[in-house]
Amino acid sequence: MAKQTVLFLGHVDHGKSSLFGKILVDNNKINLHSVDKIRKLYGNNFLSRLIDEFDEEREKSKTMEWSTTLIDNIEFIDTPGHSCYIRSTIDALEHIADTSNITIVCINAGDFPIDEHRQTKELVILARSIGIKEFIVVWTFSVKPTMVQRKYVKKLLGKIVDEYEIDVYSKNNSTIELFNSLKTYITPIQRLEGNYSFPDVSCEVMLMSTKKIVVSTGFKAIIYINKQEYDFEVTSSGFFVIGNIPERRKIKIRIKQPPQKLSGNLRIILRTENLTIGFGKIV
Ligand SMILES: Nc1nc2c(ncn2[C@@H]2O[C@H](COP(=O)(O)OP(=O)(O)O)[C@@H](O)[C@H]2O)c(=O)[nH]1
Ligand SMILES: [Mg+2]
Repeated sequence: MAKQTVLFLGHVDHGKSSLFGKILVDNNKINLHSVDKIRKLYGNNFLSRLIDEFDEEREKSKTMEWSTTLIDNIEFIDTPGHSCYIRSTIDALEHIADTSNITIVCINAGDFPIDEHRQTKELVILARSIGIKEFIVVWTFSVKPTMVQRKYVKKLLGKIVDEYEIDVYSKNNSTIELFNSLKTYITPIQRLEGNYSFPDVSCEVMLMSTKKIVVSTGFKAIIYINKQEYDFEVTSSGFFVIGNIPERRKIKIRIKQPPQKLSGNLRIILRTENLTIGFGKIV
């Protein structure tokens, strides 16, 4: 059976590590002695410290490295939300590629203006670029989301399989229900259709788009070669953002069922489903 994974994603301080800690405590997956020790040291804000184990993380109350814990055969992964540590979040996403997975997006509605300055959007785009299709939304801190926020999040995530409102510090707010339902929600998800057993192709492209798009290894889109359309996947490592400002880049891609002749200097156009993101040539 494919490995099952639950990954926590979201803007810094939106409660990912605390929710993870709460799931451990509610389900008796952590010994009470350790819980008491941490509670004594950190007082009320102790839950996230059960997960953030490094001294610097505990001192700053900030996740810096992704971490993983196996509970009842489900691998739970906590990730940093801070933009400084995005490399670690990408590592975690790459780690779960090819598993059957579900992602929990934690959102504190009280700290969620509809603008570009929250990491939530970028992190979700990254998750989707590696093939995650199903999300559970947890509205944290007991702040009720507005209709506008719900709509925005629905649009961002695409498929939401469930939604919860949780305050991890409220006594009558248990995460057992969430934990149990995770077991039923996780279903094997076919990440890549078909077989990408074709060689990598190098391209020189000018990238730009009217919307910001985050590209990393595994990013999938469409390539036009000689008026024909093919699916491709980025295979060069690293991660970058395509935006309004044009940028010349060399990237490596793998084309699904490419045309027979892929000689140099073939002109290409790169597109997502509804957005042109670049043009250039195969070299
Ligand atoms: N009142 C309240 N505080 C919370 C809740 N979730 C997290 N916090 C606090 O918010 C801060 C950031 O939480 P943390 O779990 O580290 O967020 P992360 O950066 O998303 O992992 C910590 O001080 C937590 O104690 C919640 O549901 N209710
Ligand atoms: Mg954290």
